[in-house]
Amino acid sequence: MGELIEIKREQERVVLVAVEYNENEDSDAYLDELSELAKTAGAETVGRIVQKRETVSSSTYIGKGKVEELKELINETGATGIICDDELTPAQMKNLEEALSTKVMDRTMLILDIFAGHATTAEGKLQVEMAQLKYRSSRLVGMRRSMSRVSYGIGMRGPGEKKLEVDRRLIRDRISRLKEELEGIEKNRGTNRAKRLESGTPVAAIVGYTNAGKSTLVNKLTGSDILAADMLFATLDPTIRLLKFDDGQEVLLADTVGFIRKLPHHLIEAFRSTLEEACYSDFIIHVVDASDPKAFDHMHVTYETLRRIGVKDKPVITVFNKQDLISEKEIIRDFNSDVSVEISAKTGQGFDRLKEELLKLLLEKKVYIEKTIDFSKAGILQQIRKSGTLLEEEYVPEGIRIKAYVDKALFGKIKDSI
Ligand SMILES: Nc1nc2c(ncn2[C@@H]2O[C@H](COP(=O)(O)OP(=O)(O)OP(=O)(O)O)[C@@H](O)[C@H]2O)c(=O)[nH]1
Ligand SMILES: [Mg+2]
Repeated sequence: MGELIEIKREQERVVLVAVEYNENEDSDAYLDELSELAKTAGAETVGRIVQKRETVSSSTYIGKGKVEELKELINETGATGIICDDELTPAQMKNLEEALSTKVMDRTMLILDIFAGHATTAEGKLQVEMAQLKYRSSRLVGMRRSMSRVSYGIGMRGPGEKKLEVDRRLIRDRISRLKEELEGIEKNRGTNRAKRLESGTPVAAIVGYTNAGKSTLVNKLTGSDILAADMLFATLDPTIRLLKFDDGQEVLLADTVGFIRKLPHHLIEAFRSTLEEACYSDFIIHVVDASDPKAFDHMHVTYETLRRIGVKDKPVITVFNKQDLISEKEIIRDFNSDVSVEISAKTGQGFDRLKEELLKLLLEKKVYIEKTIDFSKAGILQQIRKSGTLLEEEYVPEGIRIKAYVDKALFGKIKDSI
């Protein structure tokens, strides 16, 4: 056996760079988030620079003077690169690289890199690679310079630590191959979804800002073990779990990828079929980390993202999570939702009320029937037991007298025979 060769990956040390567009912006909190993203991607933050200006500079993102200041900071801190809080144009990237002689990264590259590291299913990996290649194909000139300088780290990793393609022609070929493969998988997803819809079991999509506690909530409610972790974008692939209530009602909970401000459009495009799970749900459970000072902004980002992927007019239950971390209560409201519930997915606080509200929503979709069914049609009872709620059944001389809730689809099928 040959000797094991340990490949050391030098940790990247980065300076974060942001433009503050208006006075009210809390750029500190935003840079905290960017720093958290950098950490998730394995980089250490060694400095920060913020410039107040109305728009970004089209040539260098920040102004010329600020570029000089940044250059000094890079020297002082021994940074190996910078990360800008917005997606840079190819020109901005190239100009900054030339001016700073360091690796230039942006928020999009960072998020794509994290997604690449967290994708586990075949579909997730293909989607991330697609988004990465599309982002990369327009920036090859700048990135090639960057890559000759450093060949490791953020922006170089594809899904599964695979090295990303750098040749323009090969990228184009690979994109069309990926497209074909994804179309096949999406067809499958469509078929599964159709089956689910046909089964009549209602679906709730769990959405919210990344790290809000979506997966923890689904796990706790259904006793499952989806990866829940204190990192951004722990969940990429939608996972569906069945929640059964004591009275036999059922609902499917679809845990989805978290949202974040400035979610790169290549990612929304690539993940559209995954994100669309929310479009096909019967209602939305919106999870908010109520202990986060930016909770209000996060809620706004979530609704904005839902709008972008075309989710509208669905009932929303907002769940203000992480109550166990809140000592001083600040009133927080969600004007877009129908109901809100305060919970802790960690301790289980508020779960009874949450389940009550879920049941109410489930029953609202149902039709109440009170009928006497002929003995010859007793098979209908089976169907009601399966996808509805049989409240009472009583055998009388004329047949079986029932009181039940059934969903609209089943009601349509049986209404002529009862
Ligand atoms: N204290 C406390 N921590 C919580 C609660 N709910 C979730 N967490 C923690 O918050 C972190 C993120 O939880 P996840 O369930 O992974 O969050 P998520 O919304 O699925 O995140 P992504 O999949 O990354 O978008 C984990 O460390 C959880 O343990 C809660 O009610 N209280
Ligand atoms: Mg999750």
